[in-house]
Amino acid sequence: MIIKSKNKQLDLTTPQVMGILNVTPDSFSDGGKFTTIERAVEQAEQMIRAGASIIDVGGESTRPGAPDVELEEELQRVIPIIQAIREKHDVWISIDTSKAEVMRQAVEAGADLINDVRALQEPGALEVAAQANVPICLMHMQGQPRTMQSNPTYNHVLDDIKHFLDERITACESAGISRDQLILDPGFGFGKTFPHNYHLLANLEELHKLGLPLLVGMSRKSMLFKLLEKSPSEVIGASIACATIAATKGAHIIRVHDVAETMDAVKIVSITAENK
Ligand code: 9MG
Repeated sequence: MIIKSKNKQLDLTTPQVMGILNVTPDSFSDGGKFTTIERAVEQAEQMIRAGASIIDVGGESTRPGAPDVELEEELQRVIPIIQAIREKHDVWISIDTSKAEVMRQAVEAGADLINDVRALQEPGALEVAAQANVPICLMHMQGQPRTMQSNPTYNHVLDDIKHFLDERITACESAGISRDQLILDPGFGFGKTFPHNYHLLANLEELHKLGLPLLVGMSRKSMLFKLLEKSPSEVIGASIACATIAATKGAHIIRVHDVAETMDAVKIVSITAENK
């Protein structure tokens, strides 16, 4: 599989690593360290050197309980950073947002991909994404970040997610977005209990039935650190284990904090697959 954006393309034959660049003061994993442009670019460069093919820039924290961010605030956080990375690097830049105006300005500033945890359900998002003509990651989330972990329930978690993603694919196509621009994500940790998350991981290959590239993100999430009774920064090994399982099950893009360590794991998975 290949995704194309603007004048570039990304081969997904082997799993690609997406590095997380949180530019929120309340970021759960880096303590909000990278809020200035220079430090954000430095962090992006470190991830590029380590092998990330996509940098995911986000200005709204989506961790459980996180507050909403005003449009102007989100724009001020992400647009200068996208411009600064784009000036110096050809790397794929992804904008992690649900707001139509942030999507529009981010793509204009140089973003190549839209990563929307709300799967283009916010007002105007479908229309802006169709105009932007870049790949879009549609993620499943039950509820909203503020409340999503209170009591998530499903008839059957995997079927419900497949059904949701299928409906969003149809909505995108109706809005004029081509199916081959879409990437799907089950949304680990977004309105899901431990059993939901681990059932999804154990059966990840089921999502290939939708016929589109799969993106997954489990890095430093509570499905790891709460289970292991550790802090987010103490679950790098567990994050790599999840990335390895996902890569083995055919995930195409893996969204992580720890790019170098994940790259090593993905390379081992790829070389093992080549020697089958
Ligand atoms: C922004 N964000 C946080 N976690 C994520 C995940 O698992 N997938 C995607 N696509 N985005 C995420």
